[in-house]
Amino acid sequence: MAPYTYENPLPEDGFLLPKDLAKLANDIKSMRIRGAAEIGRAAADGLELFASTSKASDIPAYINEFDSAYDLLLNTRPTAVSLANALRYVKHRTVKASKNSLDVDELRALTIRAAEDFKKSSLEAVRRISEYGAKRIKNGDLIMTHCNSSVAIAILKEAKRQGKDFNVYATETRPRFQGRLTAAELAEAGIPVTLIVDSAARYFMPKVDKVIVGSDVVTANGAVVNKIGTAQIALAAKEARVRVYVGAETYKFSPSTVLGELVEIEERPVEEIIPKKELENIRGVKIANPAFDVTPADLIDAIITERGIIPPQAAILILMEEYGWKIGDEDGGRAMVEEED
Ligand code: RUB
Repeated sequence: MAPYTYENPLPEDGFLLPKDLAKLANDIKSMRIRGAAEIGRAAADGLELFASTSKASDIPAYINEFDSAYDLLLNTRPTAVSLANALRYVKHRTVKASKNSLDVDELRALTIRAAEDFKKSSLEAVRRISEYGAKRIKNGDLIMTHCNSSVAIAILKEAKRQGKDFNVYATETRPRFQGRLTAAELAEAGIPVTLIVDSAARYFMPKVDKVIVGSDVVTANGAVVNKIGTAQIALAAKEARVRVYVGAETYKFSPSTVLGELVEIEERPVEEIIPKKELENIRGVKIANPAFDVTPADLIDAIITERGIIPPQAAILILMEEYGWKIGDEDGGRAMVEEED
């Protein structure tokens, strides 16, 4: 199934669903489906698929099965905030409705609607971000991007659509080379792009006008968690006085960080770095493979959200507005209470 993007949105009669929940979960786990926005929408797909195939005959049985599907999906990439927030969005609405006097078929339909609403609003958020972000790109710009962010790519494509003339450096993004996907997609869109190794980022930075990346998580203090290597690029950008823009939908903002929770960084299998066979030739060597790193707010010039462009320090305001947190809440605000429903 082709990924939903804001350019490849929904058929009129709703989303095309994958056929099998276990396969979908496995596709997220194995990173066949990847990128924060896409895994958020895939998680919503999973709950929609569950609801449309569930045979539960009453509400307690339905909620019970719902929880199993929820846990299965949550554990595919347990540190991904977009995935968790997508699941919470659907769960909150389902559990709240289950307390009203609906029958189980109405509840199934409600789960499906909630999942579709999440996917639609996620695509609409990317569309808006692309418009806000494209305004920052000028003719003649040289832009560096890292990894394969659908949001960063949407900004670049929108700028191209508006007739702007600019060039892009795309880092290859070891160990999984997501940068190759980015380079191919930009080239296909007619945007001149040069693929570089990750370690060449600082070498090229003095020529660059802007860095534009996506985000997996935005924390309450405006730090951004994104593909490993983003923080190094931001550091090189700061040294060269190059502006760093991050495209992030508000469902990537993490409510639990308001109260000082740290974002857990996913550690990926060592075979992503060295194939098992070659590992045998270098016995005694440990390998570390963190998937993401944290770029602090002071290395970021602005975060482009669907609600507008904000300085990273204003991330807390987004969390207060989106999730109802206020000073004195001891539990992280409405969002944290709701997720316990
Ligand atoms: C992908 C990555 C992307 C963000 C944002 O990591 O770090 O920059 O997820 O992507 P991985 P998007 O390949 O490990 O999933 O803008 O599409 O949400």
